[in-house]
Amino acid sequence: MNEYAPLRLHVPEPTGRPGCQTDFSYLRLNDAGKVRKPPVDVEAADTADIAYSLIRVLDDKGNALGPWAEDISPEILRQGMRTMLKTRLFDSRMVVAQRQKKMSFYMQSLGEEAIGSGQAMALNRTDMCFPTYRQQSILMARDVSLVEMICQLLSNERDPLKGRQLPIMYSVREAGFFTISGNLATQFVQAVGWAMASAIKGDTKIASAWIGDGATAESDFHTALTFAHVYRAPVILNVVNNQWAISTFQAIAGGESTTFAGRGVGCGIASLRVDGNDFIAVYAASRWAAERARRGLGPSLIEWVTYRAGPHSTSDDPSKYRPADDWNHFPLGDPIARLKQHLIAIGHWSEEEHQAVTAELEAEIIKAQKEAEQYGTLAGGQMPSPASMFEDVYKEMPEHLRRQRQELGI
Ligand SMILES: Cc1ncc(C[n+]2csc(CCOP(=O)(O)OP(=O)(O)O)c2C)c(N)n1
Ligand SMILES: [Mg+2]
Repeated sequence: MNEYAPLRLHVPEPTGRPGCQTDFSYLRLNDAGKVRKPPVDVEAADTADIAYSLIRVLDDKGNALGPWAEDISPEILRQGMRTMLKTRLFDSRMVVAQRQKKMSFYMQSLGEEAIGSGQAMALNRTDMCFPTYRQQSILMARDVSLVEMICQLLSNERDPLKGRQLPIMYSVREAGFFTISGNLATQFVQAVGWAMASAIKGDTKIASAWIGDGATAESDFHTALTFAHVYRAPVILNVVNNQWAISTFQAIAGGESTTFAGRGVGCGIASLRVDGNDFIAVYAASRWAAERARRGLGPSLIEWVTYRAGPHSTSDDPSKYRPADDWNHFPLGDPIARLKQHLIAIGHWSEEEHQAVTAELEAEIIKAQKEAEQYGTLAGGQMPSPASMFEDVYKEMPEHLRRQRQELGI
């Protein structure tokens, strides 16, 4: 007789579903201020404990604790606050504009604003970011023109990308913001390649790569880690673990019995696991990784633990696959509320200032939206001219395209 039970596969499941509250103990959290800060020339293997804990600075009362809290001025924190607020306000207005059919599609970064904001502020403007569609906060940190951003969203006659990209897939080379590609995980190989090129040229610029928890299951992620490790590419490898990949729980991409930061250690890359809803932790960890890259010490991988508070996109309804009020129970809270609490506690912010800055930023966004809408909206029909689809593709237009353009009479 066979002494073994029949074999079966393990299929991970989220702990919460609609009507059943999530048990967030799966997150493996620890208190603020508890995780050490290694020297920037640390060996990858000596970050293993950090890759399985969580770097946090702000505690539940808004105190900044521990070694990662050092040397951050209130001015930086105030700037971080403005950047996060601007991102959130922009997102919420653009969602309304999408509902009004002024644009076809939109993606918010609700709940994740600290990550792009903090990292962009820790980098130089000339460093190149290879973002996904959820790092619009980088553009906010770099003060990119809101009018241009909105023209892209509206696919109108002033769309800098001439209607060739899905709304939100910005491309702003002069702000160190590489063209967003809908093909996920390509960002990782491209960023590592760009960082290697920077080193080959003897430049001092570094790269910042972005990927979500779900997309780490793509082979490009693993290829990028190998090249980054072998050649010590000057790159920060950011994994945004917001718990969801559309309706798929992060455990399906492999976050159940290990961490995403743990992947880096196994590949010989110094790795940190960080509270992504804690602006101070984001800024400090990003500065640490940037310093490693700039000193030629090689790549760092950072897993940012956060929560995708909104729908995946305007085409998604998350209440179908997770509890509708899940974010309210997420133990790492809201990045804006947490930094606000801290800034008020140290006397560098107030409820009145919060209201005033919100009103000021809202007015700025409304003004930019009005200006952008003059050049057309999706509903209004002012689009880039059909002739423009023949431009910017070939240096010299091939004969068959020349003929097609003639047939169209444009
Ligand atoms: C290579 C590839 N496969 C699938 C998709 C379809 N897709 C778009 S977004 C998404 C989920 C990505 O989730 P995650 O990487 O966790 O990022 P998040 O949306 O949570 O920021 C998928 C599967 C795609 N765009 N590219
Ligand atoms: Mg995700």
